[in-house]
Amino acid sequence: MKNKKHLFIMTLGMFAFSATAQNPIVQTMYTADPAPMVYNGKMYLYTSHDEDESTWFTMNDWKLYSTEDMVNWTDHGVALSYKTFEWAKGDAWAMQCVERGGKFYAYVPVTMKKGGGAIGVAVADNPYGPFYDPLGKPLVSSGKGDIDPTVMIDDDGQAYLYWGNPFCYYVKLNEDMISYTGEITKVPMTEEAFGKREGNVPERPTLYEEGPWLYKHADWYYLLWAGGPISEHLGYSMSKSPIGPWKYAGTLMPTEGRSFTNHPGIADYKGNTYLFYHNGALPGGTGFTRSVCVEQAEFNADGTIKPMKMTEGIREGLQTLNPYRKTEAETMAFSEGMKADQNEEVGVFVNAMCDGAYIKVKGVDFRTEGASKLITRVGTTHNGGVTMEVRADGLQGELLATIKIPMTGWDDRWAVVTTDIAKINGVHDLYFVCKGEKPGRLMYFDYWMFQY
Ligand code: FUB
Repeated sequence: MKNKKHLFIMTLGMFAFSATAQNPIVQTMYTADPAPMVYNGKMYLYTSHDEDESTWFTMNDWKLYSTEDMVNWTDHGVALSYKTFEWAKGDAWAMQCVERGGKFYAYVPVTMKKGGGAIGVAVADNPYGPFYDPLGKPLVSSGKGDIDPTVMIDDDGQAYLYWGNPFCYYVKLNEDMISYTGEITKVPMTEEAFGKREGNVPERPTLYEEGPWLYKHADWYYLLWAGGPISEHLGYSMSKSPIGPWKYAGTLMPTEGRSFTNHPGIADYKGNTYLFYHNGALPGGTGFTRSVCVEQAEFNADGTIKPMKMTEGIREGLQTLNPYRKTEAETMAFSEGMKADQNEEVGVFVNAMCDGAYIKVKGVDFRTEGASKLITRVGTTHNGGVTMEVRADGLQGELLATIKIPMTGWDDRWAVVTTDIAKINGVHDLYFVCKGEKPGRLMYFDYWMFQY
């Protein structure tokens, strides 16, 4: 029997969320340190990954998600891991990936085999990877808190790398994005730049703690950061230049949400601006089992960003989803009782971990013609007694079909099942609800597609 212990964690405390919850945006595993990247009309989101049951920052790889509507997110699996770097031994913490000239550059903090933190850079030909290490050694290894890299390419082509905890540093990257010229510069840690911290903490003289995120919007540069003391809040600073001087602009998001860290990432997409952050909102969530979330951000006329609270997330999708194209089961607006996994046979798929586990997909447009058939790729290890209900607009909504899940053996063997469904047209939220009184993993689900 393969070791699937990690699949069984998040089934406790199920159905803790309201029917309108969209945050956290990943419910199928613990994710942290969101790093958005907009490319070719799509919002990509790299995250770090807290291993189940972590009691420290036990983090081995970075995950990739994407969306085109800001409500349904697709899990693309592991994009890269600390093992991408031959010289690293672990601690795959907060990363950021940027595109330049059709190449994708992932800047990551890791712990070196010889000890100490360092920032590496890995390159890929597309956002999904595979990523390789072009240097075979760290890009930055200053011995001064080399974590939490953030990179921005300015309009004139100059790229800047910022990072650091407890102090903040930057360096100008060369056009090749894998080397730099000039000295590493420490950002002046002044009250004007990062606000005043109460008490006398010599190594942390300002509110700045870690997690810088460099961002440009209109004619302002923004440095977002996680602020102390812990539990962290999000603060930010503004400047008319990418290298400062920075001026403290206030609290962006106050402390809340069951995690003693937070980490900002911000991006403009389809005319809106989105702030990503993390908390401990999932069942079992703590400061070491975190979850990424998103809010829409708004600016004041003077360029400052309106402070935000953690909410249930973005309710309205930017576009509808076409059900007549193959959609991965790991594309979802929300789920409970589901765990993501990946293998060589089908790539990423989801496991239903208990009776009632479900996936919600938002804004599915069946058009006027309507659908009458559904194709799913599914499987279970149980010999009968497992079904998947397909419902419209709610867990108790109109029942479109009940699919009997065939026993396939294991998740390297799958069945494609075609089912007649109650005719449906128009735009609906779709629910795939897994049913069965069985111990452990109920079933696994790879993709779905409707037909007229
Ligand atoms: O995820 C590990 C560390 O926690 C990150 O590097 C920090 O930004 C904080 O989120």
